[in-house]
Amino acid sequence: MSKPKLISFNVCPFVQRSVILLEEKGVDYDIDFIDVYDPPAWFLEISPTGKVPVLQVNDEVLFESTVIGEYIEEVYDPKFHPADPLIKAKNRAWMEYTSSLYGGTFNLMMAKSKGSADKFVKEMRETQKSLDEVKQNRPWFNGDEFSMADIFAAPYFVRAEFFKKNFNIDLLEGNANLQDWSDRLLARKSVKNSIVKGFENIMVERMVENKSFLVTG
Ligand SMILES: N[C@@H](CCC(=O)N[C@@H](CS)C(=O)NCC(=O)O)C(=O)O
Repeated sequence: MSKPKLISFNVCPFVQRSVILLEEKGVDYDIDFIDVYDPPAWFLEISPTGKVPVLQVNDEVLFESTVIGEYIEEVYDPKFHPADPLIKAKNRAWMEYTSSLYGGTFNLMMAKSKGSADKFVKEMRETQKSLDEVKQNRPWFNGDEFSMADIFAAPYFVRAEFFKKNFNIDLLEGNANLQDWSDRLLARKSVKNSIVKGFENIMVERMVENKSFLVTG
């Protein structure tokens, strides 16, 4: 089997899920960065959705971060999913659930007014509530064992930290369980390695280009 190649966009949370998983498993992989909002022709030829992540394996092309994650999980050790099929299915449901939070972080980045920024913060806090109720105050999503569900949520906490540090918006305010989860995730080498160089500047530049309320005031 040849080295898998991940097609990435530098600040995409969905790609970041794949990167963290590859890093956790110590997989030897290549990564190619594109501007997904001005994609090269070769990318549009191989990608059915025009979205990243895409994983190229031999002559095959995989898309959708959840599917890419499941493939990596099946093929490479160590395994991160819980073995019990019911718990595993429950984890997959919550992995899907965290996807909606990424839409929220993007909306907040690009919000054009205080009113809409406040609305997106409120919506994310609502979404977080159910996640918090399931995760509870245990070290990881499934208790003591680090798993895929933790990996798939990690990019959200990277973005929550970005808003807190740069714009004084604390999405996790008053939520000790989620803050603890965030601290554990952000301290992990795989998560640190998944954050591209200059991440915060790139995010802010995108916000400036889009005349985001958070940067224009
Ligand atoms: N459901 C997809 C979402 C991927 C996604 O939305 N990626 C964004 C970048 S973060 C993208 O490629 N956007 C380009 C577009 O929508 O044209 C997944 O989980 O992989």
